[in-house]
Amino acid sequence: MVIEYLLKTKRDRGAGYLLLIDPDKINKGEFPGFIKEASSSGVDAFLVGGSLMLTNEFEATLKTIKENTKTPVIIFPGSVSQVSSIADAILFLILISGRNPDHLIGNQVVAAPIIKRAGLEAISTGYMLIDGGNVTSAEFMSNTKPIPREKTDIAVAHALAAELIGLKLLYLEAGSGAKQSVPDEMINKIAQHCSLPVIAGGGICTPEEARNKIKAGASFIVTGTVIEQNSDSKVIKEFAQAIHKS
Ligand code: 1GP
Repeated sequence: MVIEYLLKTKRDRGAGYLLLIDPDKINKGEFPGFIKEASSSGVDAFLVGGSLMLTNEFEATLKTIKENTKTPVIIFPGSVSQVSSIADAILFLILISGRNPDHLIGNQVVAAPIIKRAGLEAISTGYMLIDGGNVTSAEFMSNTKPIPREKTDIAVAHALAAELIGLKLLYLEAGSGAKQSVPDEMINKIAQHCSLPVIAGGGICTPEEARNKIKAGASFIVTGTVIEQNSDSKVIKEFAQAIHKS
């Protein structure tokens, strides 16, 4: 089970590094080599997905990753069309920070039978959008309001609701390309009050920023944009080292 693998990674390495792959943004020729290098540079799992998909590369991307690594591949769906049995698991997202019924139950009802038929492991995840200083694709496409950065109490109450509902993970998301990542103070308060493992993502640009989020209480860090802009394995290694305990 991928969820067991993730929890074991947290136990053994202190925290986990999740690398987000957007199928619209890959360089096909270099991609197989990139996946091999990323796997040997300390990436603990690949997330695959995007708020929008303008190309038809979703399944081909999953296939290429699976052919080039044994590292787990987890779908991070931007829409109900992003379901495939090629992946090892899917984050079954519930956008709990919003009040849009489509993202609270509508899309889940549409996707659930497809996920079951595909035999995919679904990891129920409370997804919380936090204001990152700019309007991101996640905010615009979901038609929901992010939680204000300074409203730590509101964020904690949402995290507690996710725990009581019985979700397995909590994803604190500032949005891809956010100007500011999720505040460390918010991660810290949530980790103090809520027992769910926290994934932090959106706008994380440096290994030091990633490390600070782990110190604040995050269990997993996601980076997308920073590695799309510089896919040097040295940079991936620096992130992995900052995220894993030394
Ligand atoms: C987006 O949290 C991820 O869903 C990653 O964001 O692209 O800003 O790293 P970045």
